[in-house]
Amino acid sequence: TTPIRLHDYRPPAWSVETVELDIDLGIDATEVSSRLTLHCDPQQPATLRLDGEGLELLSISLDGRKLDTHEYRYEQSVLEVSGARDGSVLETHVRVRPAANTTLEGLYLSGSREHGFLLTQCEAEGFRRITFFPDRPDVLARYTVTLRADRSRFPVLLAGGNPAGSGELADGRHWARFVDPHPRPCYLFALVAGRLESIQRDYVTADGRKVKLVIWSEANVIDCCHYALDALERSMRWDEHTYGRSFDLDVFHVVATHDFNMGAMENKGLNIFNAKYLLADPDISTDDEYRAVEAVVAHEYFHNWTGNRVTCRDWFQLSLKEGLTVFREQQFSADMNSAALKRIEDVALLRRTQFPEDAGPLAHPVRPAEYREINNFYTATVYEKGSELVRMVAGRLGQEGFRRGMDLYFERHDGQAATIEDFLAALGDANHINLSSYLAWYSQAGTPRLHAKGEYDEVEHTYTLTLSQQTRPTPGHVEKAPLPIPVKLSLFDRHGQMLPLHLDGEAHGTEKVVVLSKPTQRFVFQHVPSAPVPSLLRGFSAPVVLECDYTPDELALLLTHDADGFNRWEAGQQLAMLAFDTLRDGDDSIANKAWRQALAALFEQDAIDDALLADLLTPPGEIEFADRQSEVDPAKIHAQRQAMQHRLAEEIGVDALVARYRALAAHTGAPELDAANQARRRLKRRVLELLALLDAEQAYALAIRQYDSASGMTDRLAALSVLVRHRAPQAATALVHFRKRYADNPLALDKWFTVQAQVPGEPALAIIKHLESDPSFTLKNPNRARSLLGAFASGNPSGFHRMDGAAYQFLAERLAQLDALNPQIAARLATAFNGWQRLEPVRRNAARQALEGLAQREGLSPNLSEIVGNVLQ
Ligand code: B3K
Ligand code: ZN
Repeated sequence: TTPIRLHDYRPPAWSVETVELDIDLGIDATEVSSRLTLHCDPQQPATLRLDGEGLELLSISLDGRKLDTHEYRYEQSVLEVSGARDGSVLETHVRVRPAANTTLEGLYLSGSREHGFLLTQCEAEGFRRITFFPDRPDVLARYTVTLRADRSRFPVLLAGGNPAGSGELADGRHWARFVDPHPRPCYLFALVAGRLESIQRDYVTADGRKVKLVIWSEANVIDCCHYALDALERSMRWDEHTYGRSFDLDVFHVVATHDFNMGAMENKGLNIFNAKYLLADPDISTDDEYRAVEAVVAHEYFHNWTGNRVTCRDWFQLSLKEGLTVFREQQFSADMNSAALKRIEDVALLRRTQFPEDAGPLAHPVRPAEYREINNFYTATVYEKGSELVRMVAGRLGQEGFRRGMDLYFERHDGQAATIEDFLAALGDANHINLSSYLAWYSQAGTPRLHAKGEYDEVEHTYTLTLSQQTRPTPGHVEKAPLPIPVKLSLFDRHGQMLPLHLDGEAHGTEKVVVLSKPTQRFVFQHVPSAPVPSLLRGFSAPVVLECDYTPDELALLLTHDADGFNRWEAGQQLAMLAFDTLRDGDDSIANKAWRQALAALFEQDAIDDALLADLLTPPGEIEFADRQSEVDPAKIHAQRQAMQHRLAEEIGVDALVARYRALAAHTGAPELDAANQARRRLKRRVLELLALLDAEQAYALAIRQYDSASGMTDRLAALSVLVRHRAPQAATALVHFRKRYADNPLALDKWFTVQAQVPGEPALAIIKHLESDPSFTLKNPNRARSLLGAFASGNPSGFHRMDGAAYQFLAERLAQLDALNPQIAARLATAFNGWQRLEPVRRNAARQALEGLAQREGLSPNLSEIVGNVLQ
């Protein structure tokens, strides 16, 4: 296939004004009648071409006349119709086969034939699997959708839009109609039909509209939907308050399914969620999962304005809606919970997922220049780095300026398909600032390295900070332009006090943002009484890798004294990196001592929030350590990281760990969700993990007691995970118990698979193979496939990267099987091979062989072959 290029974008020659769909639903066969009123751009007269994938065409007519076979052609997923004019009406009637659809794109069946329900997933290009249409986001139309089905099999019929009638039909059938007054792209189309229960709530928007909020799920889990309903209401209030945006339909439906390719989908008026991100219950959800539910509910809701009301001109602009909506969700979550913890979590996620992507063969700009399979571009770069770019611009404009800019963006582009240029122009125009220099961030892949060097002049009392930037080549792009990098900074004296900043003869308080826009720039601070310690990139003010030759003492000082939780954590992470780099085969180092002594001191003081302390006590992950090495040995990284933590545990001491554990355990009874209780559970887990490195027997005894008496999933899973990862003698019984207790709960069972898939090192592969024979394992369900294979290949480096390459072969085999069922999931799991070029030679060769073998297989999907092809290059 030839790639699609941003450069080749042309407005659509044909667009659609109104769409009337009449859908006759059945599990095996569904018939879709469509009536499109067409508009032809007079500038580009062309034959009418519509997308259609795997449709069985039953009849077609144009302007009321049935077409002869020579008047149209349906080949290679394109329907060509001759004779259409501006204003023509095209009617088609097609059949699709939901139960046979294993791709989970288009119309498909969730659950069993007897009890399951029908639903759709259209983004990015699934609508063409339902009916013929110009399947591109810049074709906005008004939709009327009528659903018909057997009433007893499909009592609930839902589509996006306002309800516009329903009634009985002959033979026990019924119908329901929905009209959406807002023009929208077809990727936001959705329907759901089946036996579902609901909970609901009335909501009145800030502008006085009455909205019914309804959450739907299968009957057995409807009690787990209340938290999501609360989160939805909080999101709606927040968007009104923060951005002045209200909901715009009479009903807002949300549906949970266990069969879903990603987290959730923002279909207009009918959001569909992976159950993992909607259901919440203390017995099945951890604290982290509660926060994830809140975040994803908010994210999808926020799309109603950033994505739906203003959509993307083409899929290259994906980050226009995704980066922006992630950013809005991050702001919301920071407001609802601890802002510092949220920032820590997001930066850690960026480093774990996006930095490796940007540093390897899959690197691409936030706005890619070309793609083959768009579904492969729903990446950490488009989402997470995209959000960081919005954050930089928002920081540049300040809170009020950003709001002004967003207001203008909505005012200008409501009902339109916009571009990233439009977005920056609106933000800039509203503030009389030209933001176009930020465009380079969108078009250039790779993570810039920010090098910082400070020099203190004792005579002049000046501190000169020299900042320089450099971005390494990424595939196909060697030359990199300098980018505007906002560096938020403070200076500390050697007692840990912040110093007032004087730059260019002006006073700036104790914190200031300087923008590095050239390859190198110097900033001279005046009236600096003594040699300072710079705290750079505060709040992670730009998505870059900071290189600064701090001494361990300087980082320890920041770790101890910085009042800002995020920066304190960041200093600890940098110190841990330094410690790791200097830890050589059992030798101790100054950096190591500084790291663990500073942490042990903080541990004793009891002056830090429990959750922050838990995060401080956690060194960067194995993937982050690997990212800094040119020849990666994952087993060695695992061992070194364990050794660091072991020494940290020693420094704190068994008694202190046990005492803290007991104190925390005494305070955590009922699974309350308030911040203090969540924080206690987080720290308790961390303390137990550290203790397990030092005094395994005692830790296992505490863990099994915690497992048995846990009042919620957070504590239960934490205990189980300690036992399983260490392969404690008590692990087997606990696993059997867990398996039995949650036999009917897919979300909990997923965790049972994941916890075992993450046993480090050599034993993991045999465990995985054994688990595949569990009757509940299936490749057909994406959550289940991810919970075992994804958790292993992407979440367990020391287990996956075996010297003998057996796990590479194993994964390649599974990817080929999965690809035949669900190409999107196969392609996603295949990204676990990213970074193989930097493995040490033995593993590198083994990985290459496995990848080449996979690439040579017949009949791979475009999705999987694109990823495998790119990863190999
Ligand atoms: N927009 C969807 C993702 C669609 C993925 C298509 N392969 C969910 C979200 O980002 O909100
Ligand atoms: Zn999104």
